[in-house]
Amino acid sequence: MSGSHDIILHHYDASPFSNKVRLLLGLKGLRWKSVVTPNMMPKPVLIPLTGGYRRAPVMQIGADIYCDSQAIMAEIERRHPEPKTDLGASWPVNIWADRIWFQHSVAIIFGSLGDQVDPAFIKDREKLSGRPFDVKAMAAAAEPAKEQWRAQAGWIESALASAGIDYLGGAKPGIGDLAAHMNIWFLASVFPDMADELLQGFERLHQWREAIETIGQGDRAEISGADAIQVAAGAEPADVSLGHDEAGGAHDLIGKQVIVSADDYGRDPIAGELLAATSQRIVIRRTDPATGTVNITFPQVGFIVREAT
Ligand SMILES: N[C@@H](CCC(=O)N[C@@H](CS)C(=O)NCC(=O)O)C(=O)O
Repeated sequence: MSGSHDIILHHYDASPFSNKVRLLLGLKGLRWKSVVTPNMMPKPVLIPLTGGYRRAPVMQIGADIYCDSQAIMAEIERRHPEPKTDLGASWPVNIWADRIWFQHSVAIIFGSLGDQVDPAFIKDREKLSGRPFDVKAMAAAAEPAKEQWRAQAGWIESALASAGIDYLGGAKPGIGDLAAHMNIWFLASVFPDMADELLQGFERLHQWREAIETIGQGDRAEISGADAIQVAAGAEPADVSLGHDEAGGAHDLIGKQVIVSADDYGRDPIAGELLAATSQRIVIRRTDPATGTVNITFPQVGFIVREAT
């Protein structure tokens, strides 16, 4: 039974999207297993599990694989509903922080690092995005990006102030808070003084940030990638029809071979049979010699499904 398996997070410490998920595991007080993945290709443990999805983080529970922090957090919330963290506008905040604000974080960080960025990393990220990873252009864009970055941090301050609340969803921390915090954590992890400077004068945000940074990451224990593969190989994926998906979405493709890919960067095609497509999630099934049959879940927002030709 998949339900009896531990949460395994495939991630790396410096990854901001992974840190967001680690904080949610902390907020829920969960015990979990950690497999540290490389921060660039090749990723020989991850790829057989995901069928080609390479980004971090990925969550594995037995033979059920969850790609993208959005799908991961939704599944953690579904399996562990207490304390409730899907509060208020958590999901739209998550997408804004992942996409718009994050791009400004990237421009500031890599623009400021300039020549210190490892050429192998630059090559890897060019493959990931399909565009030049131009640190010179980023360096030129870093100053204006700082203004935009601070303006978006200001939205957190004003949201807390105008509603008189401690967290974006009200009195308790939720997914929206962890999502928005990701950009502050990312910038502060590389340039702490710059983060402090750009957050100057945001008193409520400072209290909010401090509270989030006391959450911790739950009870983490390291395992090897080989062990994680063995877990998948020895498990059966959860029954989607009994488990976690109602009807909805791309009915005409259910049961067909499809290709799923991200719609932003890291668009590697992932092939499998479409098991479910609801308004929020896409689930495919695929078989790999190393892992056996696994179900892979993606969020609907941010991913495209098309029939395999
Ligand atoms: N939308 C994805 C974005 C994930 C993402 O971009 N992760 C970065 C690391 S923080 C990544 O995978 N970069 C390429 C790599 O590490 O190989 C999510 O929410 O999980």
